[in-house]
Amino acid sequence: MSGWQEFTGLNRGYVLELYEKYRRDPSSVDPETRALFDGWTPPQDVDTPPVTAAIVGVPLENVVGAVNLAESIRRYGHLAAQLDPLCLRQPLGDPSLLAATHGVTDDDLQRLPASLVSGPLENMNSAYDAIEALRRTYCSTTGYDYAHVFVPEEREWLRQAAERGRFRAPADPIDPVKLLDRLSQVEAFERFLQRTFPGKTRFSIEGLDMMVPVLDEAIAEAAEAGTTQVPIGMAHRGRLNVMAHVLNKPYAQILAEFKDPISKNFREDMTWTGDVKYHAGAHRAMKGGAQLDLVISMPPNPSHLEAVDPVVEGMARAAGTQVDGSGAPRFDPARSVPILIHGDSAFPGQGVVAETLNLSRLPGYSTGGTIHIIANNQLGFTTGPEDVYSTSYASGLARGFKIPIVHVNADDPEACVEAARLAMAYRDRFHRDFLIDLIGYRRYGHNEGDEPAFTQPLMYQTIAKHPTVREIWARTLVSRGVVTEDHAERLYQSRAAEMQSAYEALRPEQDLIEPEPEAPPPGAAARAQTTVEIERLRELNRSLLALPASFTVHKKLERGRDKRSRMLDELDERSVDWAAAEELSLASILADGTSIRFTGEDVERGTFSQRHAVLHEVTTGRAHVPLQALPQARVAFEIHNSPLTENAVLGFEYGYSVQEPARLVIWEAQYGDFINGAQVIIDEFLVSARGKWGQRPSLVLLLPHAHEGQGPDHASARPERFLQLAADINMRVANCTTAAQYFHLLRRQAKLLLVDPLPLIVLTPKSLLRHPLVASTPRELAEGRFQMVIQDDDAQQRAAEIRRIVVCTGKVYVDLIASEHRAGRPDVAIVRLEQLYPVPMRDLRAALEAYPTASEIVWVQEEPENMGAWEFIRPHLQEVSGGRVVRRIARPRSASPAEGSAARHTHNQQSLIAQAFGGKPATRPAPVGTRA
Ligand SMILES: Cc1ncc(C[n+]2csc(CCOP(=O)(O)OP(=O)(O)O)c2C)c(N)n1
Ligand SMILES: [Mg+2]
Repeated sequence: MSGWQEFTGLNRGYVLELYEKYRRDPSSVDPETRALFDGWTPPQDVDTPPVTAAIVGVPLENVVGAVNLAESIRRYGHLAAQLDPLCLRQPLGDPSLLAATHGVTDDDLQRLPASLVSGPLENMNSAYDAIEALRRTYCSTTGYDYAHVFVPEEREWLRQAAERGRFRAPADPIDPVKLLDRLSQVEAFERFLQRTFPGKTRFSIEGLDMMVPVLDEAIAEAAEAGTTQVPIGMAHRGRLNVMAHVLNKPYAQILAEFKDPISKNFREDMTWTGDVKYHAGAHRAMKGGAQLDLVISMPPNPSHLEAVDPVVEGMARAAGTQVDGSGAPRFDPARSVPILIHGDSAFPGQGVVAETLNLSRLPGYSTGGTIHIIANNQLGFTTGPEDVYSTSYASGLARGFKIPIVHVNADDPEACVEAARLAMAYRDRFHRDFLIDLIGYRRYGHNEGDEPAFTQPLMYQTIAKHPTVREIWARTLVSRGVVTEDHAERLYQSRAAEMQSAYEALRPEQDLIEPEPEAPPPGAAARAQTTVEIERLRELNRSLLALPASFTVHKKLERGRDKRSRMLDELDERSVDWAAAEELSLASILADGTSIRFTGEDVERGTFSQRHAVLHEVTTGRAHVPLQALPQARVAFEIHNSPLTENAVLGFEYGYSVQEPARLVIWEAQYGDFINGAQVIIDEFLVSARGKWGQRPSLVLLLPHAHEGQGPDHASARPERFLQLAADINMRVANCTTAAQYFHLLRRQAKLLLVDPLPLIVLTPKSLLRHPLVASTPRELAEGRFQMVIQDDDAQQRAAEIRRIVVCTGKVYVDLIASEHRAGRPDVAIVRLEQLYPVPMRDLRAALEAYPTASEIVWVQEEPENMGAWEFIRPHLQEVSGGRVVRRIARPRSASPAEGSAARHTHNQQSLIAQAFGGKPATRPAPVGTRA
């Protein structure tokens, strides 16, 4: 027998494994082997059972073939899984799933040990049994798709979970009757609405009914883990059902919305428009496992599919972030669990999805893992998958982000529940995203009034005959002897009766509750106190300039720091530039107890190298953030360079702002024009959320804007677009001309966060960041306030001489006062409009009335006439003009915002400024808008 010990490699492994099997149960090996082992002593160096094996007398190719077959099933088994409940799309399959492809037969496999297949299935009798068990796992109604996960530990965890059935019954039992009852409730709701409001749009869940139990599982797990916030983002499909059953929105409220009475809050002025019922939000407070308060919330959602994704992420980030105490905030992934429900067409098609997924692992944006569910009904309106995605599955995009995916047949409740548990356990363990591709169908048309058979006749013939998942589950339970048919039917009838009685008790006018935007206290903005005593400013400045031990900053920054150290010495010296004013403002806000989150492309340094909010030690690269090291700060500060993204990051900051309204949230565009990449978030959330949904965002947007000869791009932040959207007091738009104004504007915003929150759009300087005319005196910070209109102090001295009042906003003011033509026109006054919206009519009127002898009011802007503020401001100017001529000087109407050559820019700019001081003022009123 000693000869056996001479085996090496695979053969030695095989012998040792066989011996181990014999040791555990001598009858498990054939008598001949048993006889041999009876007198054998294993080698001394062996103390664990071998995992690899070789077979005496079996070709090595068979061993390799068996191993490869097992690995192929793990990797590609999902291609043979039964994922389509309608069975219309046959599994693609893959040759690698066939034993023959690997040169082995079933008989070969029977002869090989199970341990070749390795892993949790090793206790099988043969490789054949183990392979069959793998097929049952990987080619079932669940398709585990995780081979793209690059972290070995994660992959191994997923493999074990799948192969051991860790999250499915019997290892992890479910209450089958409770599940049947839940499905009864889901179905009864839709059927009742179908019958009672035929043809009314509700975007029924039917065909994806399991979405509700899947959410139940996820929420129960989150509650158990001590989570306090579960924000859910979803579109139209199944939304009402989820609101009713997961968010516990009362049936009465939902039914009242179907009745659509004129509400008691009806307002002619449109300040409150409300929104259609399947866009509304909801939230539910409950007690979690450790009796902690858990809030499940679903923010309102616009029709723009997937636009809510980054908003939910921002909400989750805010909810999980603690900002008490100075320094960087602390993010705890266990506090909030975001869930995003996507459409199978929207997920691959909408770019914001990729943008949002890209945020998931960035330090400034991570939410510790999102549970994604694709509500996959195999259709998008009338369009099928073949025209919708180039990937193999609707979920394909997630693979690139290394997100584990489980495709699951929505007609198999147990598989769906397992998917939810697996997702939550993975998130809990690794704090990363997980995707459930819930594959079902859509019982009706895109909406309930739509005829699906026009375009999908075969599919809808099948659907018409297809039982509901409740019926399927009831049958399963009857066949397992868990319930009787009668019991199942009673469950359904009692859920249907609940709907019926809610309907009978309905009083639509009273039951309809619409959120209303709260009216802010009038004048709150004007009353905001924003000064900071000079001594306090000096202290803050000193703290900001302090460096940690052995920290050398780049020598080019030294000169500026040196200047900064003396900046506040002289009260009336124009020593405070834009960036210094900003940093002092932020520091004072932190010292006042308002936490700040500041993000955008390259904001840490600042696009124009002006900010340096994060300093880097020259030899080590170590970072130092003065605003986080501020001893005066009472709360946390965070600043992050964003990824090169606009839409999703703006949505994220929006969500952050509505979730934690007491924090100041600032986003800066690289150049103002790139904001157009976020237009969906601006239109659908930022400016209209208040009127549609009663939300009160207070996000600050910093948008560099000015015509400086850089070409059609980089010039305009498109103020005209914001101004067109400005109504019902939905935002503030400012274009200020001094550092002190900016200082007070930011401080005012912080003061208003809780009393009169509004988004703040600031058009910010580029070349003027360091311009002496924009710099302010320390006194203006210490004693001043934000002025919505700035009067021309010089001109006031000679008010009686003034014939023309030039009104302007932003950078063009500096061009005007620096102009050589100015000296020759003492009859021209220059008034600055620093806040464009809400238009400060009283201040503007007062400023214009200060020049009773002026015969004309000239709006001067550097933007083309069809852009900038002109078309917006014109009627307002006219209203306060006192009957005087109102006209404008601007670049001619143009499709492009600016000239493509610096020389042409300079020429046009000079001519524009010359016009402002040129010509004779009109003596009689002329029609508004005549050319200069
Ligand atoms: C950004 C955007 N483009 C187009 C539409 C119009 N639209 C509404 S639903 C829909 C189909 C969506 O399909 P899918 O994502 O699969 O969701 P389903 O309706 O099937 O649940 C389309 C194209 C929209 N709402 N949003
Ligand atoms: Mg769909």
